[in-house]
Amino acid sequence: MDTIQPDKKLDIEKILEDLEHYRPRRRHWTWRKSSDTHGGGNKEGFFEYFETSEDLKNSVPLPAAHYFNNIDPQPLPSITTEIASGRFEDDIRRMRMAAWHGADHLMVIRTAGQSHMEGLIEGTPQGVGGVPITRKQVRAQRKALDMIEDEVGRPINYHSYVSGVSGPEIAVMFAEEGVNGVHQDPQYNVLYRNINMVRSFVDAAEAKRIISWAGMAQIDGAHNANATARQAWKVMPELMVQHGINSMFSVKTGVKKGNICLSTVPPTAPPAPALRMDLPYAVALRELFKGFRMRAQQNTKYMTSSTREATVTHTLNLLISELTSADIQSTITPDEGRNVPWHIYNIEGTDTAKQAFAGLDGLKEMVEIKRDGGKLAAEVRELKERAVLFLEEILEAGGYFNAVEAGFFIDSGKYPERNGDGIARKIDGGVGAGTVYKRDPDYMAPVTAHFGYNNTGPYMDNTGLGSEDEPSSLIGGCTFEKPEKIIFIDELDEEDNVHVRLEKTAELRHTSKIIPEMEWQGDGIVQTTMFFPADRRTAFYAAVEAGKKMGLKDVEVIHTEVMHPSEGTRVEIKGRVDFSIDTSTLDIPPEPEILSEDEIRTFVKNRPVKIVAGTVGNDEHSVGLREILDIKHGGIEGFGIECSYLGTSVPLEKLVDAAIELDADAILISTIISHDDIHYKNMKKLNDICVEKGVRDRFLLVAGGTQVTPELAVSQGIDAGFGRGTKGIEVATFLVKSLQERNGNHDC
Ligand code: Z97
Repeated sequence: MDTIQPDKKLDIEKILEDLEHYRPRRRHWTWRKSSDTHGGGNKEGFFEYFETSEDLKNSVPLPAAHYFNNIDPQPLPSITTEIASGRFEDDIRRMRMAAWHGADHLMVIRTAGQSHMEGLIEGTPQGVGGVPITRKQVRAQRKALDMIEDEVGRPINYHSYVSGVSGPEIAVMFAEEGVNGVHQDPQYNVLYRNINMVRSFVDAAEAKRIISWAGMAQIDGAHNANATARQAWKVMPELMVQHGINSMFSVKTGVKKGNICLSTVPPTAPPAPALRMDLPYAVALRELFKGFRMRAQQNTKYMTSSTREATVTHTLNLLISELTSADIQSTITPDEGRNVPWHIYNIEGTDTAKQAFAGLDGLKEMVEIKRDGGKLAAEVRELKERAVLFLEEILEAGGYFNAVEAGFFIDSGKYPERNGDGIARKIDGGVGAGTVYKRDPDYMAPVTAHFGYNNTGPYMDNTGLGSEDEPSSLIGGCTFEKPEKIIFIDELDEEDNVHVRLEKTAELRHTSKIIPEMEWQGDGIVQTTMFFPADRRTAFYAAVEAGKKMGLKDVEVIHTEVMHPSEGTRVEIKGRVDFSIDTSTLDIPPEPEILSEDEIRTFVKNRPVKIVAGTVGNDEHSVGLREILDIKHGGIEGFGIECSYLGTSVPLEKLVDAAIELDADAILISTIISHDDIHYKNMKKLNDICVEKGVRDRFLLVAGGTQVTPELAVSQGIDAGFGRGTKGIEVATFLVKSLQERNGNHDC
């Protein structure tokens, strides 16, 4: 297999080649390992961490890491990103980006409606809100992830959903294809997909048996109650009951406790006093479910289209995860409130988790949850009591199925309060009702990890869970042991498949053309932020019009936020462009080499550097120059360079005389005014004066200003020009490098 190279794009076409023979490396889930192997902390650059996992071989650190030797501390919990573009070939690129930022749990969302499909589907059709899960898509993604995990140097857990009327078939396919984690919870089918409850629980027994055999991690569906309930914080007792039902069912089918993950969501969001309500819930949950794992998902119920607000909600959720030691940290994309998640927001969610965990590292060593006495303790106890009472009432009602019929679940009251608005389902109703049959006495299925009575004599142990020596040995192994028995179906639909889609975008992969994209290759989507001095509604329509005038197609407002009811509104729009950029025609100057702060300081210490500076002509704009000089914002005096600032509107002669008198190394002039090219004329004049006075060789002549183009500046006879956005370190680099060169020349 060709390995991927960090500086090259993934070759999607190549990944699709010879898929028929691709075999996954493993099946099981992999937890992260602590890098603090002897309990004394883990050193990364200047800092010490106590809750980090092993570093990545290749990664993209957080933006500010460049101040700290580009360290990229990885948190202990697995980090999830949910991927849902609808085209699996584009998802693969997204997965690679996410893995480099620190996600090791890549969760592929299924297309809307797959729960109601009666069996496996094949090929690579496009989906809505996710991808239709098929063997080919799964295999191609697993193959890509096997390469990506080599690249980042960490196992990547691949995940999707085992639900709906074809749950067991999907579980088998996942075990065959090396999927490492799944959602499996029969209550999800019953409550949200109206699938018959008897069928769902029988299917779940089979699916869980396979999950257990394959060592996958299993996530339950309780978070859906949180997202569906009218007031999410009121369902806390019920959430614990749902966790209990699925977790114990899983244990009974043989799944290891350490692979059973409770899907927990801090139930409320600011401006509610979120931590005061959510922390007792998190504590109660962890205490009731000791030994199980916690998959902390972030609150999406109260999400709006403000990505800022979503990010703060998540960060507060992350504080709870840190305080209560989540095992898997899910990150939703902060744009979920307005888009099918975009590439960049998968990365933002992942980075938010990475940043928050690094920032919170070691918190539990310093603060303690006040467990005895006080408000938190009382609330923890009360929540547990409510949950236990709920369970008791289920028993009194005659069991789970009766309780569902009576509408116990997703009621908007906080138990034991009930509002009578729960989701009620009939025991003999729903999709797939009446499809469960008792096995015949001579029923036999010689397959591995099959649940229940299988009539395979010596191969069945007395728990009904199968035995070490699986019945499939009767046929020399089933597809789990003999993958060559898997029938790989490539494509069934001539139009709706990956090859047709890739054909349409081939030019964007094989030539120098690129198009901006957010969801899919070549979609042309761009986003623009604007402010209008108008009320919300006016600003909304003004923004659509502005988008059209900018040449965008399909303009949509994706966010408005009032700055003041009449003074103004912030509006974000998205739209499509219908051009491409040919990168071969771009004039991209070579990246300037910037010296490190330490290199500059060391040079200046050994060879003091002096400059004189001022704004010239009739220019009173001193702010830009001062930013280049002053220590406060990273100016050159911070590196030890001695600066003599002569003020504003300084005559050029005066600057040159001062430089002679002070025996300076350089003269820095600055002009913003560019009327009649006065800025370039001044540069030429500065050079001329130095030549006339016979001192041109003694000084480096540097000019800066918002309207300065470096090449034009140099053409006026000076040594360097710096335009808008220049930083002190760039000017200091120029000075030091030039002086180094001069020294070099002297030496020889
Ligand atoms: C998540 N953020 O936690 P369908 N089974 C369970 C589920 O929760 C789901 C499905 C199956 C969410 C995103 C919401 N959950 C997805 C327990 C979906 C999916 O094919 O959409 O019916 O099943 O993952």
